[in-house]
Amino acid sequence: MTAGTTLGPLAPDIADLRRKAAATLLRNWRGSATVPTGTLYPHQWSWDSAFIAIGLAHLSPRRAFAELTALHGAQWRDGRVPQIVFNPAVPEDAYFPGPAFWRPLPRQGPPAGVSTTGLVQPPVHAGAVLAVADRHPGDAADAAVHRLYPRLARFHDYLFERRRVASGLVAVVHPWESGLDNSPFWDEPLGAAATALADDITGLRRDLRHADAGHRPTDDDYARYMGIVAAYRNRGYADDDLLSLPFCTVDPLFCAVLAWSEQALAELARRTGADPGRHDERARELTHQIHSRLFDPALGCYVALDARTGRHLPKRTVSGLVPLLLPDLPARRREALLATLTGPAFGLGSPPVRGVPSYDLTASDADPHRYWRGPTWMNTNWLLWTGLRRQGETRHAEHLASDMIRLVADAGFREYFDPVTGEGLGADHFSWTAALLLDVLAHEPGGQGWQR
Ligand code: 9WN
Repeated sequence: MTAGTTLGPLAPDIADLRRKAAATLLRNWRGSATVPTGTLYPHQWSWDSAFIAIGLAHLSPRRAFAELTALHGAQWRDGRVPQIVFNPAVPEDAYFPGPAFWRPLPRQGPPAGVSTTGLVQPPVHAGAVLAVADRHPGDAADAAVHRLYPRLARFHDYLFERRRVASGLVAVVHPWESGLDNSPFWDEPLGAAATALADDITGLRRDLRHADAGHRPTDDDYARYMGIVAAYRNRGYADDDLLSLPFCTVDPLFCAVLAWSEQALAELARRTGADPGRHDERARELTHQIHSRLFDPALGCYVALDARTGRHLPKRTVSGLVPLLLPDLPARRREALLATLTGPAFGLGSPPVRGVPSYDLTASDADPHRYWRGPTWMNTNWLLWTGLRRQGETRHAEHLASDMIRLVADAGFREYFDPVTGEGLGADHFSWTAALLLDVLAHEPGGQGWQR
């Protein structure tokens, strides 16, 4: 079976792809949750689990809800849903920085005996819960929504109450929180931050045992990551006076995903009989702030903001296209974003470019192999694909879906891909690549027949 006309005459074997995607998710299941990939990331990651649940919905809704329930079992008393939930069965030194680095966890931290980091990641979760529930309406979904809604709402309360910066936007306090760790957005604020552990950083890093150093952040990046996170840990992960932290930025992807998920939360509230009003209001207000404070007309996309200096960070990164997810996008704004997406910077629909790269292809410092500084990633492509469909841009959405399917068909379930050659990069057997491919396949004309 093929995936329909958009894939052309040499269409991949969709049945085989779907089987392999399912096998990847099965391989990475650890009893109560899924690891992003067994070697490089042997614990549970927050936004990975949300994407994974979206894919698991096509295999087992029970497991999809279990994934998100497990994650929220580690929710902090202050509401934050941690970036990483450490698996106690995995040795301390399997991942750096491991559980010991993050201690002591404060009183407002996770339930007793649960080990986590003190950071968050983009809040894709409410959107994911709604997607899973909509795919499998019924008593089990209703029960899961009732169980998860209060948790999701507390996480959003934390973000809106504790991470708001003066402008009303919501800030991240570490590049890891953005999910796009070494994005060119962070070069300036990261460059201003102090380094830590610079002497022995290579020896401490575990990622280099599993991935090519040329595909990962540099040692200098890591030394600064450690400096920033140590400062946050040393003040007990307190969010008072955010601007006194060494890193405090506003990221368009993080904020757009939050606004999108806040809308989903309003719908989940309706389904549980709770008042959706505050969610609708917060989604509207944040959407307004993103549109009015983060768009750069000269670049034709949204940009990040350094909350400490008040300076915009004027780069074209994939994060700046993700506000396509938002409703009420004025027509001229949508046209500007589409022009950027399909123009030379991101090349959607212009072979040989495949998918949407993480960074402007025409930038002098773009690197097609290095992590979030050029390669194409499935999760950001899924967010754009979802946004394009929401905007009614069916043709662009179909083209993007075909690219995503082809990348995986040609290179396997890799963590990321060279945006021009399609070469597979980073880790193999990568969970969100498998999960989001399943979702794309289920929506494509040729994929529909597959949903048996
Ligand atoms: C730090 C797990 C995570 C993703 C992130 C991605 C990468 C971790 C790392 O892997 O980050 O969180 O060690 O490099 O940048 O988006 O959630 O897949």
